Amino acid sequence: MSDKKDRRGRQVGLRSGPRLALVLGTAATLAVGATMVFAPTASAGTTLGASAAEKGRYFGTAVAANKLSDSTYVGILNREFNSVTAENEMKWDATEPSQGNFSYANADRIVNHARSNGQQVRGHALAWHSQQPGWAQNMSGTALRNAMLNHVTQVATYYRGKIVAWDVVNEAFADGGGGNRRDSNLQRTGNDWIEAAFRAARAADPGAKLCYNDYNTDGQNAKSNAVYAMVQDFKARGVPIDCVGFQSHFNAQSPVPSDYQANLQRFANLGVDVQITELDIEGSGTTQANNFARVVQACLAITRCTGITVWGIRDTDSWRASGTPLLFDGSGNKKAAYTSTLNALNSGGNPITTPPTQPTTNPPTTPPTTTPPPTTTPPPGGAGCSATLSNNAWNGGYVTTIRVTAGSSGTNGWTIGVTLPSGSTITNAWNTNRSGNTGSVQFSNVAYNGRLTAGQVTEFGFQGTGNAPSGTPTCAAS
Ligand code: G2I
Repeated sequence: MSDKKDRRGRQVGLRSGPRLALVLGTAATLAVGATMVFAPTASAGTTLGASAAEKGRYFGTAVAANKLSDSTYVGILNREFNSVTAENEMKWDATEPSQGNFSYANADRIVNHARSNGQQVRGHALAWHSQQPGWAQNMSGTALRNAMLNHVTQVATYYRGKIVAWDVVNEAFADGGGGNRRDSNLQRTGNDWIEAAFRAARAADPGAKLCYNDYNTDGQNAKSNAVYAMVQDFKARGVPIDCVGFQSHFNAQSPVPSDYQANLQRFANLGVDVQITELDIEGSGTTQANNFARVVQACLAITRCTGITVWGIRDTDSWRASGTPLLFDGSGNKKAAYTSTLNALNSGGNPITTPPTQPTTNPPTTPPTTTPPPTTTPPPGGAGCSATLSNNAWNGGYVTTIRVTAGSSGTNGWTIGVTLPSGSTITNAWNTNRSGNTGSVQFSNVAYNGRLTAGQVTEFGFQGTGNAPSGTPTCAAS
C-alpha cells in the first residue's frame, strides 16, 4: 500500500490499536490510524478537502461537539473538510475537570465522527494558560508542573494513534514589543515548562507531530521573532518539535501581513512544518475573498506548509460571529470567500504532479525534507545513492528514520530496501511510498522528494511493531 505523507515532514500516525481504512466519499481520503493518504479522485477540485489533497495538503475546520447534531453543519463538514480540530473539547478544562479524572466524551464524539468520515484530527491543546480547570488555576510551582506534565502524558497517551498533530503548547509568548514569554502560572513554574511539555508529549505519542501554536505571529515581529528563536533553540538542542501553528485570526486591525508567506517560510527553513491552524478573516465580499486567497496561496507556495484549518464552518459558528469571518454564511451557503479559497487551492502552489520543467511562481529554494549533506558522510562517488537508518525504539515498537543521500549524479527518484526482523510489522510510513509491511520492504520516493542534487539528503520514516530493523538499507537511484 502507499503511505504517502504529502509534505508533512516526519508526521506519523498509527502506532497501536486497530487499523482503520475508510474511504471518504468526496475526498477519497484514506485514513490509517492518524495517517492520511490523500488520493485524488474525480471530485478533486470541487471541495476544499479534495482540492487541498490534490496539492498534498489538508483543509480542516474547528468542530464543536454540540453541533454534530446539526444536519446542515454536518453536511458541510463531511463534504468539504478532511481534517478537524476540536474547538474546545480537548482543552485542559474539558479533559481533566478535576485532578486525575479525565473526561473524553465530547472530544471522542469529534474524533469518532472524523475517523468515520476519513478525516484526520489535529489535537488542540495540551498546555495553555487559558481554559485551565479551576483546580489547576489554583496551583503553582512543582505541583502545577507535575500536574501539567501528567495532563500532557495522559491525554496524548489516550489519543495515541489518532492525532496527526498536537498543539502541545499554545500562546506562551506575550504580545507587545518585548518578545517575552507570557506571564502565567505555567510560566512561573520555570522557563523550561515548554520543552518539558514537548518531551512529555513525544514520550506519550511518538508518532504525533508536535506543534507550538500562537497568534500575532503571522508576520515577522517581536513575538514571532521570539517564537522563531525558541524553535531554533529547540532544534539545536534536540527538544522534540515538528511544527509551528500560525493561528491567523485576521481583521481590519490585524490584517494578513504583507510578509505572511516570508514569515512562514523562515520557520519552515528551520526544519519544521508550518500549519495555518485557526484561520478566520473578518469582512465580506471581494476583500474578504481576496484575503482568503492570499492565505491559501502563501501556504501552497511553501512546500512545508502542510495544511490549513479554518476556525469554524459557518459565520454563525465563529467565536467572533459578528465579524462574519468564515467561508459559509449562517445558512450554510458558500460565500465569495469560499469560492476564492477553492480557486486558490486549485490553481496555486506546487501540485504533486508538477513536471520538472514547469515554472512555478514561488519555487522552494530547497526541498523541505532535505538538509545539507553531513560532512562526515560524503556522498558516494558514482551515480546512485546511499541510505542509513536510525531508530527510536521502545518495548514492542519503534520509529525508524531513513536518510537518503544522492550520489554524484543526483537522483530523479530512489528506491530503498529494508529487511525487517521476524515478527516486525510496519504500521505506518511517511514521506514515502511503501510496498509490503513485513520481511523485505521497499520504499520509493513521493513526488516532492525524489529529485535530489548531488550529495543532497532527504529523510522519510516509518513506524512498526516488534523489533526495529538494523543494518544498511539498499538504495537504488533513477
Ligand atoms: O479565541 C479564539 C481561539 C484563539 N486561539 C486558541 C483557541 O482555542 C481559541 O478558541 C476559542 C474558541 O473558539 C471559543 O469557543 O477559545 C475560546 C476560549 O478561550 C472559546 O470560547 C469559549 C467561551 O469563552 C466559553 O465561555 C465557552 O464555554 O467557548 C466555550 C465553549 O463554548
